Amino acid sequence: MVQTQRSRPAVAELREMIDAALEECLRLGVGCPPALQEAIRYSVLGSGKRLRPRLVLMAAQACGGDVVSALPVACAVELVHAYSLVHDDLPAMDDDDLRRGRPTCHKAFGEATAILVGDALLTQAFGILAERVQPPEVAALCCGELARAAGACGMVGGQAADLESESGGGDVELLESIHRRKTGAMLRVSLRLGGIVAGADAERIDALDRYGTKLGLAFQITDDLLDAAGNQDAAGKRVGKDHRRGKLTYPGLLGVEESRRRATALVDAAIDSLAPFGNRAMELSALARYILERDR
Ligand code: GRG
Repeated sequence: MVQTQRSRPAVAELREMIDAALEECLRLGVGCPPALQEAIRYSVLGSGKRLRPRLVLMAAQACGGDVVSALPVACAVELVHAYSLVHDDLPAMDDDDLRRGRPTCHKAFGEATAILVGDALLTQAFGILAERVQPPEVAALCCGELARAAGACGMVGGQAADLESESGGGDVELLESIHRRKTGAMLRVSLRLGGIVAGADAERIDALDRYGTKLGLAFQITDDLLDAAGNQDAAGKRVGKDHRRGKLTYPGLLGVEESRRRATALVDAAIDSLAPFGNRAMELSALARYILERDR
């Protein structure tokens, strides 16, 4: 892992630290067949925004923690996220051929390999937490938090509810319930984990949780708006798919203007939740603003 003596690296530096740490985590042992190793690295390294690992590190910074000690946790959440994208792109799920501006894992390496890539990434994430987070009680806490967020009542449950909703009907309440689990749970847990490894008290973890919940919904609304606006080159993935598949979306239910208004209100409320951290949370505050302005 990259080491730094400075306690508060700049945002660009955080990205470099995350990429270097991921690269190191993905040098797998001799038992891993080279073709699987290549597909795993292809699916993780490259042009992802690294939003979730950045949230881990920024939450740790906001709580006065050390960014280097939070790097294993940042890697673990990004590996779970990468697994979810690989599996989501499979023909049995969203059936996508483009991700991060290049062929999806199953298009490049075949379906069986893509399933195994997801399995390996999910397993590796918990291995990293168990082996690299100190002390062991904090590692166990992190494993429990990530399992809840990624599992059947979190991201996997949200994905299942989303697939069920394709059969038709639904309102904003159902849409929010899907996205709180499918997308929101992983964003929220990234913030909680950053606070936990930094040794934050319950009050601060609650504040991060409130920020993460609002940010997660704002992120999903902007994702729907980007899909509806349809700039495939910027997005690096197929766009307009939600509408074609008749999926529940914010612009579909509320219209573009009201969706934008809601996303802005959620980002403002997310930033208000950061009050207990003062200037230490300025990176989290800027990141929330970026969610509104992003084009991918
Ligand atoms: C297959 C168990 C399982 C879950 C899949 C996250 C997810 C659940 C599916 C992704 C589908 C999707 C496009 C959701 C919308 C929001 C989202 C998670 C977008 C992708 O995340 P970004 O924009 O991606 O952070 P990058 O590539 O930047 O890492």
